[in-house]
Amino acid sequence: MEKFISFVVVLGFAAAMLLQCAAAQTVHVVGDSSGWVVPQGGAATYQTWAANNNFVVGDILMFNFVTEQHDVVQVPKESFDSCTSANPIGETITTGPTNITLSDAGNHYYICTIGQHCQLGQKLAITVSGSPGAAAPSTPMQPDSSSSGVFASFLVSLLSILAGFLF
Ligand SMILES: *[C@@H]1O[C@H](CO)[C@@H](O)[C@H](O)[C@H]1NC(C)=O
Ligand SMILES: [Cu+2]
Repeated sequence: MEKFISFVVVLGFAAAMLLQCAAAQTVHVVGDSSGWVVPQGGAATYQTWAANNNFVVGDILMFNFVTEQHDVVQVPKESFDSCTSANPIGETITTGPTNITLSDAGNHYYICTIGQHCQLGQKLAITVSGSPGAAAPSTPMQPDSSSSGVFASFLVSLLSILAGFLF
């Protein structure tokens, strides 16, 4: 009976670790329920939202907007500050809602290019931190499936060892 209880405890622990692993990729809905709009409170709105979120490589930014009312493009800091779409980083995304995976660490800047939306505060600056599991910033990011696969095989070996030990 005691052995059975230990085994259940180990299983529960393993399940908790797997769940934590699955939850590692956070989806951040930009602006929460307001979405990606011209904010009522001006640029401070998305600054506050960003300050309340912790962005890690591999996380997803979900820009929730209606197609043709807004768009989103990543730009360098200079373009962000002056609200121009000069030197865009990648394509302008015109179909909403859209998910952007944060694939590299550092500062990321996003604006809406429609009308005066950026000037009116529809702009977002975030700082993405490296994944806690990454060996070095220069190491190419491993696909999620492979890292969780390694983790899963680790758990399976751990459980086999324990099962052999207990029974
Ligand atoms: C964005 O990600 C969320 C959460 O994973 C998902 O429910 C939604 O379908 C995705 N949307 C698009 C456009 O891929
Ligand atoms: Cu807009």
